[in-house]
Amino acid sequence: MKITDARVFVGGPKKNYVTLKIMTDQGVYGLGDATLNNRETLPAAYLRDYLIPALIGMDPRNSEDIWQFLYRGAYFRGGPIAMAAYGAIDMALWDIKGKLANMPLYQLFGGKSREGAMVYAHATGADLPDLMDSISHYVEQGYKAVRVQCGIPGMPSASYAVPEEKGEGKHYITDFSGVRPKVETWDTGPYMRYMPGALAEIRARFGPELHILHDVHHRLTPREAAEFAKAVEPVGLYWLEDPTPAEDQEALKLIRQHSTTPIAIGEVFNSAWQCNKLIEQELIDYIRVAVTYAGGITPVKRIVDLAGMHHVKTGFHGAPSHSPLCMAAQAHINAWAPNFGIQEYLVLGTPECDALFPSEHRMENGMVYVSDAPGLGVDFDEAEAKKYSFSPGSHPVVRLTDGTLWNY
Ligand code: GCO
Ligand code: MG
Repeated sequence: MKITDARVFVGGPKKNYVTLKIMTDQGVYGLGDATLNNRETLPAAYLRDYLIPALIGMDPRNSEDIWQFLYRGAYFRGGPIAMAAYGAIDMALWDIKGKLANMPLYQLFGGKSREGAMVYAHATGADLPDLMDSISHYVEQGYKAVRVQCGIPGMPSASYAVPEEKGEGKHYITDFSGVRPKVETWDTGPYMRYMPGALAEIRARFGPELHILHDVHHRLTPREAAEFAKAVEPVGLYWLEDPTPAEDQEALKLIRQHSTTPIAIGEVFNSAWQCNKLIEQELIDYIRVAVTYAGGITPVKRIVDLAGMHHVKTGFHGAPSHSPLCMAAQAHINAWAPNFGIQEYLVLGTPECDALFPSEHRMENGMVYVSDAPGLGVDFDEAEAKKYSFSPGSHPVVRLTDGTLWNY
């Protein structure tokens, strides 16, 4: 069996999805996602100019050998652009494997460990009452877990993932238009003084059952993160996400020494080598990698298994930038993984997105139910794809009140 051709498409409804389609001499094709948020044309170019020409003629069933060929063969290993491109190829090869076996991928991993996989939504508010409304909106829809972000009194501009105006909360989508980043201002003092009390009020209002998650989005220093994690302990958060950047991984020990608040990290990781220390030293409770960014199903399954040996559960990244193909790959791992925790899941632009990526994966009452179709269980409508083209965007940048550049 041979790979005969592969094509890359960039575009989607309000997103620049990078979709890879790998064709074979047996008529079976595979689909994969290489969407690197706000840098989409780069993995697309890597695929078109370097990787696809090398894939032609290879046996698509040898997904492990092809992964090693891509990763080791590059000489310069890893990096977000390359790993997203490898991720798309690996996903497409697993899709082909599933279609050849006539089985959904979760069966190839070891079958189902659960029927539905719990997901969390994003509740946001310009202020606390606005956030409370946004949380109620999701609770009424049956969500069991909600990530909560709200405006901070005294903060010079809206902080991470918070709408500027009241009432926009539940519809909040970051506007990433143009390559010149918007500038946000961050002030740690007001955040540290306000947010623990706000989280306590949310707990009091919604009771003990709701899983409450909060994303610090890398804004604190390790010492501040330890203080914050300790302060919010009585709230009983499901997790505290990215409390501090995880480049200096030793520094995370400080959080552990001071608090038992569960910690979730990994959405910006693109290699198992960024995960292994945090997992082996049990410095985190949830590993946040995404199948696209971390190089595909092949390496992510290894990360999940290592995590399982150290009481670390999965909490895969599922921001709106991940295409339904990445979300499907994660849905199959989530159905199988004995150490599944939760899945971030945002339903955005659904009718257009469903037309572009038809599938039978479904979400009901805050749970995702994986499709039983062979492979990833998602198709790609090339005629629909013609409606979309690439439009460049950028993440905001963050400055402190004195102008110092800080972590977005
Ligand atoms: C999350 C993330 C995202 C990121 C985005 C960047 O927890 O979902 O923090 O919102 O900001 O994925 O590309
Ligand atoms: Mg996050």
